[in-house]
Parts: sequence; C-alpha cells; structure tokens
Amino acid sequence: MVAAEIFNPGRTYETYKVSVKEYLTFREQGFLVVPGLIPLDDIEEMNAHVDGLLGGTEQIPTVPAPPATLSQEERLNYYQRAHMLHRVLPLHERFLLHPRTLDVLEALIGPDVLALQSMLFFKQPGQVGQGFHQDSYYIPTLPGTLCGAWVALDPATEENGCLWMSVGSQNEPIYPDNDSSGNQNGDRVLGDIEPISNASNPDVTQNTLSRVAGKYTEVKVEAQRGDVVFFGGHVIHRSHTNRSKTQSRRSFVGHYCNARSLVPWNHGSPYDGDSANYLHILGRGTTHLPYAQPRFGTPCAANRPDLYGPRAPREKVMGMMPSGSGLMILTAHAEKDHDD
Ligand SMILES: O=C(O)CCC(=O)C(=O)O
Repeated sequence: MVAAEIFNPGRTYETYKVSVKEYLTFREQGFLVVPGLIPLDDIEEMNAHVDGLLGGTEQIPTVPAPPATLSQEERLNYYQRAHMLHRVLPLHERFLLHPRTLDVLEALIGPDVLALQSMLFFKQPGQVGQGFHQDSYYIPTLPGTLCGAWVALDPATEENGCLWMSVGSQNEPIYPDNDSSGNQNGDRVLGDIEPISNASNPDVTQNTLSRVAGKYTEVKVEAQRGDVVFFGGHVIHRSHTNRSKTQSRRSFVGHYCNARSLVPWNHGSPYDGDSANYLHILGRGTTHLPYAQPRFGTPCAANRPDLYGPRAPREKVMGMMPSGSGLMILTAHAEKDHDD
C-alpha cells in the first residue's frame, strides 16, 4: 500500500500488481480491462461533481456555465465532453494521477509514465459516440507509446454506448488522415500506406478507417463503475450513440505515454521548442526529458520521487567471460578491467 493517506486522506489504495496474463492480454488484443480498479468512493465523488456541473452548482473555470434559462433536457445536453480539466480542477488532476491507474501503466508502458491528457465524457441519453479512430493520430508520441485509461463512471453497456475495439488492429500503423485540419500525423514513412478520410466520423461510409477496421473482429467492451479499460494508441476503436432513454454513460479518460517519448503535442495550444514534454506531468519513474509539476500538488513522481521515482535497476558493469568449462558466463568486471 503506497502513499494512500497522502493521495486522499481517509481512503486507502492498495498497490495494483499487473499479472503476466494481463500484460500479454494487453498486447494480444490491444486492450486490457481491469475490473474495479478505481474504488467506488472515488467514482461517486467524480459523479457528484459531474451532477454539479450539469445542475449548475459547480463550474468549469474555462467554460461558461449552462444558462439558468435552459430546460432540464437542454441542461443535460449542454456538455458532451470536456478536455484537460486536470489543469483547472484538482479532482481531475487526482483522477489523472490516480495511483491505481499509474500502477497499471507503469507495468504496461513504463516504468516511466507521463500524464498528457484528461477527458470527461458526459454521454447522456441520445448523445452521439465517436467513430473509428486511432488515438495516436491525435496525440503523437515519439517513439509511439501512447496509452488511454478509460474509467467507467456509469455501467457502460451496448445500449448506452460502451467502447468497441477492433482486436488485432493494435499492430496497424497510424493512418494519416486526408482531413482539412493540417494535421501531418500518421506513419508516412511506409512506402504503400494509403491515407484514410474522416477518422472519428460515426458514419462508416464517410470514415474510411472503417476499411482497415473491417480486417478485424470488433468486440464490445462493457464495463462496470470503477472498471478501467487500458488501450494502446494504435488500436482502432469507436463508440455508438447512447440509445438508452434513461441511463447516462459517463467516463473519465486519461492519456499517457512513456516519459522517454517526445511529445510534440499540447492539445492544440502553443508550446516552446520541439516538444511539449515540459507541460506534461511525470506520474511515475524518471526521465531525461523535461516534465511539469502537478498544479494542485497531487502526489506523483514529479513531486514525490521518494515514493514514485526511478524503478529501473542501475546497470552493474558486467562482461562475458569464459568459465572453467569453457562456457561463456556473465561476470562482474574487476576494478582492473576499468583501468585497462
Ligand atoms: O468514450 C467514448 O465514447 C470514446 C472514447 C474514445 O474513443 C477515446 O477516449 O479515445
């Protein structure tokens, strides 16, 4: 149990140890569901906050509050999603840097983990989903180590618009998109890669990434409150409209990468130099690259290296030497070897 008390006094967070089977599952199918990773007390705290936003009793500092004149239905549909709230609201920073989420990321893409983006999906009844896309097209990391952590705040079902993953597509390159945004991302080095069009458009006749997705079996990823779906930046995924008349499908999504990757991305906002690493928070481990401190002091590697800092063993100087039987074995270098 690490730093439970300082992360959220009064609550305990047992360290989550990823198994070899889970590690393999993440690689074999492109995603991994960890049931009940986030304690329900935390989920309820976030849901009360989301209710407060929709009810007008709480506000997003960067977005105008819903006008008081709105009907109940208009109020529920005022927001669809909100980005980067960890930079303005302490609760979102705590969710982005949740120790149990970082435990899993440390094993899947670490040991050094940089926290890049947070998103809150409101997905009320009738609200639309997001068509086939690959997250690494939008958030480039060099080398590509992007991983999403999708936290279910409500039970997510086929009816209310759960995630769908195209299993095996995690091995695909990132397809450049002929969109008009001027985004130059995608794997343009491959000789025969054909750009696609309209990624994220729910209409599969417009979104030609659906042709690539068609090579794979698509599976729905239903989830309970507190379950977390980890998915790599290459896997093709989507979600559908919430067809429930009564059930919202709220979720919190964090995006992360290995802290040794360069990140030429700041959610569309300007940054100095070639990469925006200095604006993203070091969650676990260490790095030779710049990083940011959490604005609201959530404990993580950036401000508590004593708890969450370097995990990688330091190299002991070894060499291959013949043993008495003639076999080559690894042995520590003697002092005199260094002097030679
Ligand atoms: O939650 C959703 O409906 C879509 C989420 C998604 O596609 C993503 O986070 O990349």
